[in-house]
Amino acid sequence: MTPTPGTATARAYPNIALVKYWGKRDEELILPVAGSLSLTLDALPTTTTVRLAPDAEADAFALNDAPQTGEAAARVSRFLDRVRGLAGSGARAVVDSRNEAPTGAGLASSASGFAALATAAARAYGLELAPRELSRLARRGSGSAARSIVPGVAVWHAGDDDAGSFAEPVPAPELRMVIATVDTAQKAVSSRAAMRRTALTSPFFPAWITSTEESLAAMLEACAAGDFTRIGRITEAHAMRMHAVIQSCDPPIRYLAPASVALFDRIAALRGEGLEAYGTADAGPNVCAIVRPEQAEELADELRGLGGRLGLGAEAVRVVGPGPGA
Ligand code: 2P0
Repeated sequence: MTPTPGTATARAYPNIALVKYWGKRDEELILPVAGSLSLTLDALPTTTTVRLAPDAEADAFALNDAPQTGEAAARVSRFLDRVRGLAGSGARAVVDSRNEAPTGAGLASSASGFAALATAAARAYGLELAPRELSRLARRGSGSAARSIVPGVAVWHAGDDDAGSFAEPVPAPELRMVIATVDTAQKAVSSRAAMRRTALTSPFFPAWITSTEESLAAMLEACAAGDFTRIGRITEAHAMRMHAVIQSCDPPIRYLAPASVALFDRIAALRGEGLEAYGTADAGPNVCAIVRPEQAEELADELRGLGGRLGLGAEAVRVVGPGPGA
């Protein structure tokens, strides 16, 4: 939808990885050390409008109506430079972004943010990009944004170079995700900095890379077979491995809070009671659990009960499903 030439609006949704992206082998191109796989959600989108402003001397970026300066604005401007390079344009732009997810709380706001920005900016500057090219472009803003271009379950191929590193859809069984928000505060160490520290200081990093490759291959098989139990077991084991390698940095980083650990314990206990769910957590304390659609509300009720005892509000727990691409 392009209401006027030079203006475009796009909406993109966050994604939660079941096989995580943690570490780059090329920081400039944002090539990951291994592939990953995620579920694009149907909640908490980012909506971004890009309007070309040929007379302006600089780009302008506002997030939730607040004008941004410093690194946040510079990062958007560097991204627009890339789009301008592809389009052969020198025009500056006004970028207006609206985020329904709390920024920096481990709910993948940079994924929805750069997926929406890539899509809107490509259109505003008149680029006609196929989904694969759009995914590659979004990747340059934030690695995980490559996956938010794609609806539902997405695999991000690590690739050997820029052209080979993109996300595309993969068939998978119907899943729901129950998100338990433990804390919405900005995290102390950004994913980008923490990834770099992990690669530079963790003695376990080489094993993390090979285990991620193995997890992804097994996950793709499990998705193709529609094997929920196998998908779940890989998801939870892999998430624990990511947090283990992050904790093994020097100085160490720990994203999980006591409430996160209590949620993981409860999810494991529920499996013993016939409610089959598996937990994961990104670079933050919030816990997401995958579950079959027919058991999603029961799981949400259980986690709400525990959340209440942990001091989390009733609104902390929500059920989300697979969402659309950008
Ligand atoms: C993921 N995360 O696969 C992993 C799991 C967080 C934990 O992708 O440096 O914000 O912009 O490429 O995409 C967060 O990393 O990092 C992330 P950059 P990004 O979802």
